[in-house]
Amino acid sequence: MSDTIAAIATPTGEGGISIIRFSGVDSLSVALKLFCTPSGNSVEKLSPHKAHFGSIYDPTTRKCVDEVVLTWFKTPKSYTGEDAVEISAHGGIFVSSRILGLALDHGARLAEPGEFTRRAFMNGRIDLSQAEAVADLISASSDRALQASVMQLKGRLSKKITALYDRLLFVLSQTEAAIDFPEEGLDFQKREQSIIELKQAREEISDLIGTYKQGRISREGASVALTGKPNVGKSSLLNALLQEDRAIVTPHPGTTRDTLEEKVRIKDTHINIIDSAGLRNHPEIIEQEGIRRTRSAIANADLTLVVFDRSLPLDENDDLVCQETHNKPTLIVINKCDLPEQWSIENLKEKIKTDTLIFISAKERSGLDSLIDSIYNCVINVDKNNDDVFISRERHRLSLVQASSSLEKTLVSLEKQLSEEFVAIDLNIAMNHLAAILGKTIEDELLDKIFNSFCIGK
Ligand SMILES: Nc1nc2c(ncn2[C@@H]2O[C@H](COP(=O)(O)OP(=O)(O)O)[C@@H](O)[C@H]2O)c(=O)[nH]1
Ligand SMILES: [Mg+2]
Repeated sequence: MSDTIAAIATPTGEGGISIIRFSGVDSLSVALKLFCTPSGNSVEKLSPHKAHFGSIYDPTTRKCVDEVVLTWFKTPKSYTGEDAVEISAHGGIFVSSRILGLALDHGARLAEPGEFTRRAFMNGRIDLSQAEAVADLISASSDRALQASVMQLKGRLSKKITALYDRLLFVLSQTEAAIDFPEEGLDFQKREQSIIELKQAREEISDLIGTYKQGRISREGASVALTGKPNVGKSSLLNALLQEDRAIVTPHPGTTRDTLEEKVRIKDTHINIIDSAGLRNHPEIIEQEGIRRTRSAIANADLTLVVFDRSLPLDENDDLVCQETHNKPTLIVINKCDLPEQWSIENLKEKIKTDTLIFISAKERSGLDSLIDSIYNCVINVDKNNDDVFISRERHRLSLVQASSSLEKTLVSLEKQLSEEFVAIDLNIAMNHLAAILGKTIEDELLDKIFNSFCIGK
């Protein structure tokens, strides 16, 4: 039986309400040492799943600490599946800490980050992919991210993975029957049927793996790198997109040394936009490191905005920028269109293959709407419905890739008429990888890693 944990579940700060949350077998008895209804505090008078008005007293001094509302969630109908209590107190930092302190003095232990959700998982209230969705929901910063996490929390991914698992289980049961009755073996028809089943499963797994990029972009936002030679207006463009003066802008080339990453919300998604030193030939020593970081930002980005300055002649540094971005997903941005133009578009088209050029003035903040539309269309697959089941975590992608490779081996064994034992071994491995997504077969170390990323009180 697990001990009773307590934590403040609302963010630290002053607000309307603070919630102090308990979970574990002694939740109610700990709370009742502190709580008193206007008509006395006997347990029988408190019904579960109802809000009760009362006061919190310090049992030692008998002094009232706050007027609160207490809700008792009786096992198994609680977030964690255990007996749980939530005390809604006035939202002051000191008062909520006082109530938590009293709970800790009277039998509760301070919860670890994510421990409430970990208990919900351990008690079978939710599977691991749903627990991860809780963390995603809390950190969602766009409609797309929110939608993605809600779907996962509601079990859309779990259902899909369970269906795949059951499909493999069916084939495994036939294979094991053949192992148990070797004289019969897997007859031709059953082998053929197993091959069809497994090929379909492999197809579905591969489709699911294919949803990862869009899923990741929904959850984390796409990463968009800014590049161009120094002084073309990259930092000015970042500031224009953020609508604030975040990056330092000066007329001196080489002002930006380090990379700078900021979140910008566009439509129903957000992007992580990375400003950097940019690229140029013959940099001095500090700039060399900045350029190395620019290259790595371009390599990892979902999209690179390649910026050119319309007000100065194109030069060898622009050539370098074109060379280094030519096989990457890019959008070409022509900046400083408020100034007289110094080169014709044909000059640029000789250097870079593109039909879409976006003309802006970062200084005057013009042309940004069409830039934003273009960025959105490049990073979001508008044809893909956000309602479809998709994966958004690398952990899920890896498990599916491993499941798929074991399935491949199973198919080879079946097709080569190898013994049923070989089929069963690889099929089992494939099933374990699928089960890991739901947290059925997973090591404690990995669970620690997942739940440690939660906040305390969740
Ligand atoms: N006229 C004009 N000047 C700009 C524009 N964008 C940037 N600048 C100026 O160009 C210089 C370099 O800008 P900055 O953003 O630091 O360029 P970066 O080196 O590419 O980051 C600064 O003096 C900016 O004020 C623009 O659209 N129009
Ligand atoms: Mg800059």
